Amino acid sequence: MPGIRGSAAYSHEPPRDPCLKINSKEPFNAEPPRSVLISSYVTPVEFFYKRNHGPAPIVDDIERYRVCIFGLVENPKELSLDDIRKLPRYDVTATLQCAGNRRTAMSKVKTVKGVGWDVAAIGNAVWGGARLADVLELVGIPKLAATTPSGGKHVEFTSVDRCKEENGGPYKASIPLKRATSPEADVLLAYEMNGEPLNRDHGYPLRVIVPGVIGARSVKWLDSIEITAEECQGFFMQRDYKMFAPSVNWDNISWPTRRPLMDFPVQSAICSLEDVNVVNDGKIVVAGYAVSGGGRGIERVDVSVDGGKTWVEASRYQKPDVPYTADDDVCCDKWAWILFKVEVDIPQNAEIVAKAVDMAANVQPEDVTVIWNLRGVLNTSWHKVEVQVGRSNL
Ligand SMILES: Nc1nc2c(c(=O)[nH]1)N[C@H]1C(S)=C(S)[C@@H](COP(=O)(O)O)O[C@H]1N2
Ligand SMILES: [Mo]
Repeated sequence: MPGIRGSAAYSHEPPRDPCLKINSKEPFNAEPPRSVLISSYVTPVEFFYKRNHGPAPIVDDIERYRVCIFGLVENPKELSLDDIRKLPRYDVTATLQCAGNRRTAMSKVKTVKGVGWDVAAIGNAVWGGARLADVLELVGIPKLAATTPSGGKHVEFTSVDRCKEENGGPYKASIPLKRATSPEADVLLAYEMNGEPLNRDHGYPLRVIVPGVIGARSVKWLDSIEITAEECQGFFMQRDYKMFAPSVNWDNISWPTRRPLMDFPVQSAICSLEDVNVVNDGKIVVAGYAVSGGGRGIERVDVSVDGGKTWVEASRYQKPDVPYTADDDVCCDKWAWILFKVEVDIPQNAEIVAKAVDMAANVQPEDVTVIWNLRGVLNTSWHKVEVQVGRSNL
C-alpha cells in the first residue's frame, strides 16, 4: 500500500482548531482543554476529540461512494449515500468516549502503553443518520435477529482509512448482530454530526455510531459491512481494546483470554479545575461531566473537598433548560452524559474528588491501582484535583 507509512501520507490532513491539545500528530490525536467540555451540553465539532489511527482519508467522489453489505446474508447489496438518506432519519444524542480517556493518570501509577489522554477524550454530539437495523432489513435481516439463516452472528465494519496496526490494511471492528438489529440500541450509520455533514476527521461521508460502547467500535469512513459467523479478527478487536488484570504484563499477556471491550463503565471527571490549582478565595465551582455505558443513566454525582471523607451531591442537568428529574421520559438522552455543578467552600488545601453512580448503582472505583492495566484503558477511578488557597489571611 504505497504512500501510507511515510509522513507524506499526512500531507493532506484537514484543518483543526488551534486550541486542541495534540497528543500525537501523526496519526492525529487531540483533545480540547477540559474547561471547553462543560461550556455546552452538545460539544461543538471543532472541540470534539479526534482519534485517528492513520491519515484522515479523503472521500471526494460522493456520487460513486457505495457501502457494500455482504457475507452471510440472503441479498447482498451496494448502497449509495442517497439510499441510506432515504431511510427514516434519526437524531441520537450520544456521548462518544475513547477507551483511553484519562490514560495519563493511570500511567502515573506505572507506565502504560498508548496515547496519553487527559480527561477530554470524550464528547457529546447529536448524530444524524439511518438506523443500522433499518439498513440491515434492506439485505433481508429482520429486526431483533441474533443470527441469519446462513449462520451470521456479527456485523463487521471496514473503513476506508489505512493504519499500521493492520499492516497497512483498513481499520475495522464488529458488534454482535443482536445489537445491530435492535432498534433500541440506536446503532446508526451517521452522515451528520450536530446538524452538519460529518467532517473529514469524524468520518465523512458515513460512520458507525454505537451508543454506550467504547469509541473504537464506532468505525469512521465506512467502506463495507460484512455479516460474519465470528467476531472481527482485526487488531483492534483481538490485540487491543481489551481489559486485563493489574498482574498481566507484556511477558505473560494472552490476548484470547479476554473479550473485546464493548459497553463502557460509569465515568466522571472535573473539568472546571486543572490537576493543581491556586485560587484566591475559599469558594469554588466544581463542575464536570458524568456518563455511563450501555444506556444506563447517571443517578448521582458526589463531590468531596476532603479527599473523599465527606461528600455533597452536585446538581446536574442534560438539556441546559431542563432540570434533572427521575423520570427518564422527561429529560434523559439515555446515551448522553450529564453535566454536573456544585459550589463548595474549601479549606486551605483541598483534595477535590468527584464520583458518579449510575442507574444500576455502579460506582467508580476509588483507587486507580486496582484497575491498572497495561494498555491503560478504562481509567474510571475517582477523579481528584488539588486546590490551594493562594492569598493568605495573615
Ligand atoms: N476508521 C476508523 N474508525 C475509527 C478510528 C480510526 O482510527 N479509524 N478510531 C476509533 C477510536 S479508537 C475512537 S475513540 C473513535 C474516535 O472518534 P472521533 O475521532 O470522531 O472522536 O473513532 C473510532 N473509529
Ligand atoms: Mo479510542
